[in-house]
Amino acid sequence: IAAHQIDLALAPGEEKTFVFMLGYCENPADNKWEAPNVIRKAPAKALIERFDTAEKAMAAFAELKTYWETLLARFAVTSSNEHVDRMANIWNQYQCMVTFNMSRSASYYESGTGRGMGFRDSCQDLLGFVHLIPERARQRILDIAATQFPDGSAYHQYQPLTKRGNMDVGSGFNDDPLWLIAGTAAYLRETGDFSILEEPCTFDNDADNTAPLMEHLRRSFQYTATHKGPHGLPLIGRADWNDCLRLGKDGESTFVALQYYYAMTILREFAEYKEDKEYIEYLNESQKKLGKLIQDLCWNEDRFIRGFTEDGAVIGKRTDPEANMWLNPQSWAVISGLADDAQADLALDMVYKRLNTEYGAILMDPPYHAHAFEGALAVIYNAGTKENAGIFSQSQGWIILAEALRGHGERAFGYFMENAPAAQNDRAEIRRLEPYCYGQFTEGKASPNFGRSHVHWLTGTASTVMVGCVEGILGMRPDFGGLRIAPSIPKEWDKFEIDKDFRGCKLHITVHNPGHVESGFKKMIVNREELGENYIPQEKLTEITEVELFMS
Ligand code: IFM
Repeated sequence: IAAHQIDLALAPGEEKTFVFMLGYCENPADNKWEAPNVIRKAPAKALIERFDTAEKAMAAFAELKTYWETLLARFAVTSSNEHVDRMANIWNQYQCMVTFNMSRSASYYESGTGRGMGFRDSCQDLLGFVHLIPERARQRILDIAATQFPDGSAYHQYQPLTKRGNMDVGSGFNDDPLWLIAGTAAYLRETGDFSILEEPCTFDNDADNTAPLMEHLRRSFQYTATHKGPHGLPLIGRADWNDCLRLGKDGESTFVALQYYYAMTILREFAEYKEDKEYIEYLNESQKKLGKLIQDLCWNEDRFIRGFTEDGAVIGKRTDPEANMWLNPQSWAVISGLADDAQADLALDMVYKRLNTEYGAILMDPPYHAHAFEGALAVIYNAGTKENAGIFSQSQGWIILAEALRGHGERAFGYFMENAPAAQNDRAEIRRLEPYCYGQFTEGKASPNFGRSHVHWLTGTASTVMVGCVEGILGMRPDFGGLRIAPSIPKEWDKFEIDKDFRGCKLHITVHNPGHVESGFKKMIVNREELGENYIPQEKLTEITEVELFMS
């Protein structure tokens, strides 16, 4: 903590300008820098001189402003909702950049240099960032892949400076490897740059063990395929996305199973690109089997369960006295494409009834208190906080996306508004977080501080909500061959517009909603040509592409 004080006297009408700088740089230990007749300047001095007049400082500000305006202009929405526009155009993108750059170190609670960047967290951070500076996302994917173990598993963390995995927290979180597939898919969907799959990356930074990125993805997959539990579902390992869920050595996770199911869809598309028929067949066959297994084992009347402990106990079933309804398996059953229509709607209805609150959907209900199983670490938190039935912004992003994928614009938008920072200003005293920043979690209804938010600027969060809003609600859904536009919006919206840079082209998209529907497609016109569906193949894109989509 530091403070500046300047005493000054001003004559009436007089103005003075001061430039304050806050910075850090190291001067070398030898003090030759200060010796007489030495031309070289000490680094700190050189830095100060860059901004030591008001003119220089203002010019630097102007440059900074132009930098951000140019960057943020890569995606802009004009809707009738100021909160959507403010978050999607400015603050959410900014937070995505911060978390991409800083990862955990941006949080006051978790230190990036101490614990490193998370493998899963950094893969997730890519999802909402990739449109901003795709080249940096590309490099990040390759850096992360280069830390992977030869068997496809991952260090849970790696050091940003050395780009090497560290064992501070160890390895064996079985969701980790699968996030690499999702992160790569996000990059490919945005850029169409399949060359990344051929890029050589080391395993565990060992220069003698290198393989193309595609092989890394196959190994991620293969790791899951060869680490199954007694029911044939993927083992959870130490935990999955939910760090507090310790199901034991043979415990199995529905979340990882759904990630795995989704990974098969992604890898199949990669294999189609490479015309690898054998792998396509293998993936088709595997997905069919896995789908049946998940359906048989994890669907429990009106919800998907959370998993099995190593003793075979079912977690998250209807009859459990606590934690009998979980959020993430329901949203991921939809996102992964596993749930059929009826299941999807039933499970999402249950989420809405059981988990939704005015501040967002809680992670599960009821919180653990008297019936926590042995590995339910969440019980160490007070009811309503963190993984014990808190509201995770990241899970909120997934439920926004899931509702939007089902075409439920009202619900998706409702979930968005419940925790969009910009929309919380009339309850700022309760929320207690910057009005432009997502927190990792908000205290849930079981907490006496219901609505209080924590752990701002943390990883994964901003990116996931960005995806929920842009791909989900606004319906910008790039795939490997082009862009699908499938909005899921509140009925009352008449129209909205999007400016988007996409694969070297500038798209201006106007979505009309004359019939005031939540979702649905009537016609789309691209550069005056009417297309039969709401999909623009890449070859139809021109330098400036004008798109009009009519919902029905
Ligand atoms: O998924 C994790 C994340 O990696 C770190 N913070 C908590 C999340 C949920 O457990």
